[in-house]
Amino acid sequence: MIKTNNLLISGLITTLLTACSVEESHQEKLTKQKPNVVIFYVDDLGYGDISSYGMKATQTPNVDALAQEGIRFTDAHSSAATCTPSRYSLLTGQYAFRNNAAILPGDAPLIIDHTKPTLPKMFKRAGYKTAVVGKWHLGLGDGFVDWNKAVKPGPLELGFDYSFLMPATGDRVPTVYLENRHVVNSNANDPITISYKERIGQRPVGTESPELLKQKADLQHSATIVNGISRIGWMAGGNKAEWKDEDFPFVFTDKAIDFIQSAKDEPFMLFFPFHDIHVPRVPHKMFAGKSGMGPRGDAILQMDWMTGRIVNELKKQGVYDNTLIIFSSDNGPVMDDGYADFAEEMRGEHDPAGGYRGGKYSAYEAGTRVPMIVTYPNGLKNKGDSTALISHIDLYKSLAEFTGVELAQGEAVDSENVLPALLDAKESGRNEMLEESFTLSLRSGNWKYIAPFTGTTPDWLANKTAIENGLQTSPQLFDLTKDWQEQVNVAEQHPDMVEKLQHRIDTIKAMK
Ligand code: NG6
Ligand code: CA
Repeated sequence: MIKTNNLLISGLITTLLTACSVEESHQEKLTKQKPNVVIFYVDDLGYGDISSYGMKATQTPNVDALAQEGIRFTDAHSSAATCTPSRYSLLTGQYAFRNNAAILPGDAPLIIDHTKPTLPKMFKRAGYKTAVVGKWHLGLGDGFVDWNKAVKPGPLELGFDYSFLMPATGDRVPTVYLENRHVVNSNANDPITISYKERIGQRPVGTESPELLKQKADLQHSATIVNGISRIGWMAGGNKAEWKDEDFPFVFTDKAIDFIQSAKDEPFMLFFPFHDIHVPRVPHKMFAGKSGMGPRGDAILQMDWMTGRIVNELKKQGVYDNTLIIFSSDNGPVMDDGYADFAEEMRGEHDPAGGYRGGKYSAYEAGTRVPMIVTYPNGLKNKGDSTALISHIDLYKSLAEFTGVELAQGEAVDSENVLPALLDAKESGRNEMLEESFTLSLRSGNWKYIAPFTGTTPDWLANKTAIENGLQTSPQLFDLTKDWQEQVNVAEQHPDMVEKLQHRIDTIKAMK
């Protein structure tokens, strides 16, 4: 009897030990394999919109926890002051002006050349599994998309193994999800068509049926109504495929979590571009009314919760320590962007730009200066605040270095390798940096130069004054060490500097 028990016990111990060592070797394998990369890319989040960046009105505990565990950058920039150009540069390592990449309508063709190198293809060269989950806004197809068939080229052709998208923006049709190449819940008997030229379909429109609206909208956003929100553009068909804005926080994080679970045993790269806190801001009831600042503040809370949910999954899967997380935003803040959600009226003392001048669309600093946090428990040298000057366009070359990929001649020409600064709060970044808006600006040392504006802005922007957006016909120069809020234009006092910086911009523009 005793013997049997001993045998049983020793058998049990062996089983436990084997289980432990299997468990150990699995964990060891996860630690030894190339680090994962997760890019959280919030939409329209301003420099001051996070409590660890000074927001007092409400709290963002999940993002703050990342700042606590990593590097909090104070001079990091999206490469442009609007969404499409910023995303274009992030995924190609090239300035958007080289390809005239501007804000796109929802029926625009894919603006990234899928025969050329891209950030996700670079990750694939390094052996990574890649995914994009969230807002796309880089165009899809070749200009003649049939939303009832396979939609391509798109993210899969650009090097993502998996994609789950809001095709354009929350305020543009089509208001459906696209998983890989297909609209989710599409129905051949109720085919989807969209138009940005004329009214199509049976759905009511905002201009005629304001009583159906959850939020009033400007004329541009007053076409097809879906889920009580009027959008830019018209959509017919696809009743079963319509999204419900309030579901976004669950739908997108669930898909990201599924991807993490499926990819956790190999190195993976997840690009997670949020819809929040872009308009229309229609947060889930878990967040609605919780910030005290109206839907814009509530959308910040929702975004923070989504971030936490994904970070928790990384922890749950045992991969958090070996994951480089980059958290940032695609451009600066905007209050009224077409819907009456009372962002301005309800913000109280909150300053979404954190004191910097301007915001989304603007050539001034708040157009591109955004929160940026990097965590990587296994690999950061020094945590804390970093003043390194960094542009998101630099992620391409820096992450190539990080994953050990050699880039081809001419690949990501405008990107600089700032990896040392991404991994060490004490390292410096760029010496000079271009900022794109409706004009070009250059940061160089303590100087910020804004080139004279010669083009045109879209009609709808004309009512926001050109001055407000930094668009002037004469050059502007600011000494940021003395005047970080860009109040005193010293261009006339420093003609040599103006000439030198304009020359630099011309040289960058001429580069191929
Ligand atoms: C503008 C929209 C604005 C927003 C922006 C894109 C109007 C009047 N304004 O055209 O609401 O959608 O495009 O924002 O239509 S971004 O963050 O995706 O660049
Ligand atoms: Ca944006």
